[in-house]
Amino acid sequence: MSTLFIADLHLSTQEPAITAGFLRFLQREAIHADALYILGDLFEAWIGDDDPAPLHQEIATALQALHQAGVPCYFIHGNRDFLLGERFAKQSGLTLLPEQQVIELYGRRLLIMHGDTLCTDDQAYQEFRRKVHHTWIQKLFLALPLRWRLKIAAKMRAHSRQTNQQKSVAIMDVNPQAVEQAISHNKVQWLIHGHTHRPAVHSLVLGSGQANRVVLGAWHTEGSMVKVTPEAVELITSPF
Ligand code: LP5
Ligand code: MN
Repeated sequence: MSTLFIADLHLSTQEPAITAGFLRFLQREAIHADALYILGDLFEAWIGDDDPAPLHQEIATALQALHQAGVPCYFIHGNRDFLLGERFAKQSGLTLLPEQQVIELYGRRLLIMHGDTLCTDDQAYQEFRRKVHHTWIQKLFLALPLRWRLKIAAKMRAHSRQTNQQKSVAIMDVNPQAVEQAISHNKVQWLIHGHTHRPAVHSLVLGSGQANRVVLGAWHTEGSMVKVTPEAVELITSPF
């Protein structure tokens, strides 16, 4: 019995090794799991479900095969793929979850999320996030021709890369109070998230008691997953 969590694969046509690693992970690991949770940034950038990129079809087919094999697969949006919608979800057999979700697994209560909402010290990002999460801004963006959307996404990525170089490491990490608030508000002992690309298991002593924050790693040169079983919660890396 096991449930798997992954995040931050940043799949793109430019990184075929990561795609191959993910496809192998689905066939060799996820297929034996009770469920798979993808905690955001599965894709490098998502500009609409109508994007005909062959990579998207390939991933949809692989996820649908997992679904057909009886492994439920859940998806929480990341800051790169927050526009991934019902059309792609249906095609892939994915169940879309809200930005935070509490789940009960083998007697443990866990809170799962992408992790960007915990980075409250990064005010420029939080302001940007508020804007791009407005329904009307998203509708407007999605109504633009595909090639315009591609250009805007590329500009945003370039801008993000540039501003990230000027931000301190601390600003781009989670805020401890935001973590404590999320854990105590949801009455959980486990928080699993990605986004910061700083894989670790943090043991926390909070006002409400002991808790653990498990941070998934990004998929650059190897895979990263959290495996929850009745016995343990493990952060595991595996070669592609
Ligand atoms: O993604 P990453 O790891 O580089 O950095 C993130 C934060 N950046 C982002 C931006 C994304 O990378 C852009 C993705 C585009 C995807 C699809 C396009 C859909 C558009 C939909 C419109 C409705 O999330 C970064 C954080 C970092 O994580 C760590 O937490 O710091 O935050 C930023 O870079 C935000 C900037 O600090 C502020 C941005 C100001 C606005 C920029 C607009 C420029 C675009 C102009 C286009 C016309
Ligand atoms: Mn992210």
